Amino acid sequence: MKKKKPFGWRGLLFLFLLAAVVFVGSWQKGVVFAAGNDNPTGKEQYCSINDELIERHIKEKEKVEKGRKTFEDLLRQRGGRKPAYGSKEYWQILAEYADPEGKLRKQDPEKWELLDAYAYDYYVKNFLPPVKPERTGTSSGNGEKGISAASVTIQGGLYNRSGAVNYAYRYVGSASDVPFYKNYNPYYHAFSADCTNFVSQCLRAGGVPLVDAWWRPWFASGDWYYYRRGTDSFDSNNDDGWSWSWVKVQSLYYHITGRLGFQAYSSGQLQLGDIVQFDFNNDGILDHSAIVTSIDSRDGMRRVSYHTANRKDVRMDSEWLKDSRKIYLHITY
Ligand SMILES: [Ca+2]
Ligand SMILES: [Ca+2]
Repeated sequence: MKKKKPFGWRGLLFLFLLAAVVFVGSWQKGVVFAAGNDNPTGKEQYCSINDELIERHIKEKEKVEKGRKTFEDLLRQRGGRKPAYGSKEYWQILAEYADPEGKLRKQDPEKWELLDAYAYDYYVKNFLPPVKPERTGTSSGNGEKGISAASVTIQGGLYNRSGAVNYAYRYVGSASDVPFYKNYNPYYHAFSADCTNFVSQCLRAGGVPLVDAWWRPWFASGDWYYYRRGTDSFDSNNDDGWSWSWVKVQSLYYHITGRLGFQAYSSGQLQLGDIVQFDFNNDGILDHSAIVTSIDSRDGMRRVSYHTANRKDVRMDSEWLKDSRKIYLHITY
């Protein structure tokens, strides 16, 4: 065992803690999410500082902003008349750069990643309708009523639920993994925001077939595919291809509700292998995907597993997930 000077070690720890306190304090002030309509108090909600999913969400937003700047630079470099934000031409050029199988990803994967983040953000805001909570009906509030273990019925669809759940358990990894994709399936690209890629892999492991119509572009929600090229682990060569429905939260929502199942009004309707998506800040834009991997026998609460950060069997009322608007997707395939 190496022996270190106790003062040096403690001094460093103290400085680190001090820096962390200062950082967290200033960060918390900046992170205010508007209260949703279903918040009867109408007070602003301060999200807990240890919420790793919110942190991830903020990082994605930063990436989007960097991507916007990068795209503006590219537009300037192209010269000529600059297309207006929101115009058809603007999207065409943006999509050309953000194409997972386009030139830019091969030339400069890091730059491409920023443009991919910006392009998706742009697409969601300009093309995809917001996702509203499911109809109220008999359920009220946040849709958590009506949970019971007894309400679980097994349907005889083609979807192999235990296959999907077993896959999820095998590749979910843990939050402490270094690198984060240590326990991911090396067949697939490892994304810094991997939640929807992971859920898609689980659906695929449950036997859901790929769909790729030649007339649809990769960003259309009707398609759902992943193509591996080469034998490189985690797609280190950056040459695999995929549709946005495979990797992007809201695109998968529209794919599932259009082809594989429906939006349920309560988590009590969810079976193993069903999908839960989250809208952290209640703006109608979905931010996170997870798969139901177990049901708590005490109260029927569904537990989900997900990537980024990697978590297994998390109750939906856990500190990470309880404050978020949830979208329940029941697979009927
Ligand atoms: Ca590859
Ligand atoms: Ca959102």
